[in-house]
Amino acid sequence: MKGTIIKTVSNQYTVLVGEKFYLCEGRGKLKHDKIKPKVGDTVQIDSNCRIVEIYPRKNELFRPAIANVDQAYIITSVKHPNLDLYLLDKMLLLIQSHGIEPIICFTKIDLLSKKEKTEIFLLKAYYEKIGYQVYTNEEIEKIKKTFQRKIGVFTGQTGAGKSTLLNRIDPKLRLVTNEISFALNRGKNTTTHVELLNLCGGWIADSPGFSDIDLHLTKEEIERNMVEFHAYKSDCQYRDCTHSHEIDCEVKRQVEKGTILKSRYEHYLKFISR
Ligand SMILES: Nc1nc2c(ncn2[C@@H]2O[C@H](COP(=O)(O)OP(=O)(O)OP(=O)(O)O)[C@@H](O)[C@H]2O)c(=O)[nH]1
Ligand SMILES: [Mg+2]
Ligand SMILES: [Zn+2]
Repeated sequence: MKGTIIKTVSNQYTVLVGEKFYLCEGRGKLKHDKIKPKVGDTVQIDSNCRIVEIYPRKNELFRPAIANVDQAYIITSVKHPNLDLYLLDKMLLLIQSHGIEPIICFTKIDLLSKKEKTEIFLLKAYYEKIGYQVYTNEEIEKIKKTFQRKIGVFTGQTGAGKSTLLNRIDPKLRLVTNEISFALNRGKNTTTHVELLNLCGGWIADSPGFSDIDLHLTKEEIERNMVEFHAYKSDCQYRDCTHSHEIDCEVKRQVEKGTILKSRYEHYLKFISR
């Protein structure tokens, strides 16, 4: 039978075949194969509920471990944990480079002062201007609409509010969220597994948070994924301009003019110099 893995907990996989769920073991026949099944995988299972084949993946992420998703929601808290634009920009690059559409969601807007809120809305407008979908946790209805007919994953820092936001979208979910470890500021993971949930006409996965993530991209890939550079780089003096040490660089001019957000440019320099 052919189905989709919707949940993994250690070595047990929940596979959805039509409308039935099967609790399956890892791989029988192909046990020694190096590929580990992931949530989102299309798999073949045998009559003993063993996964015997994993079909080729359209795309995959490593953290969280998930395959075949259309979009990844970068859940970014504006406070507790504090807004981390470096991590946000890094995740945008990573997700895009895997051929997945990133969607930004700012959470904990309620913890901001009026002035801080204005700053967040300016940032939101910038990311929108360069082509991203950006929502705040106050825009539940808009977020719901993005789920339709899509497979997605909520990802982001530990304690950013991924599970809380999913619970707000559908209170019936009752996902565990952590008050205690958060109050003690321990940065402990509350969500410990990846699971696809059938929500608002789509499938959305909650996933465990992290504090940081590796950017395993080449300098060229990093440059190519800085979407707002595209409009200007043909005006750089050198065709292979890296927009760093070069003198006659249009991207740098746009940073000075304020058309390109300074923090984005600074993060770019950090990414390519690692
Ligand atoms: N004030 C405020 N608190 C929030 C909001 N969203 C989440 N929180 C709190 O932040 C803490 C962490 O929320 P979770 O939803 O467990 O965070 P998570 O991203 O799922 O964390 P992990 O599963 O560990 O990765 C909890 O104490 C929530 O109550 C929000 O919009 N406003
Ligand atoms: Mg969680
Ligand atoms: Zn340049």
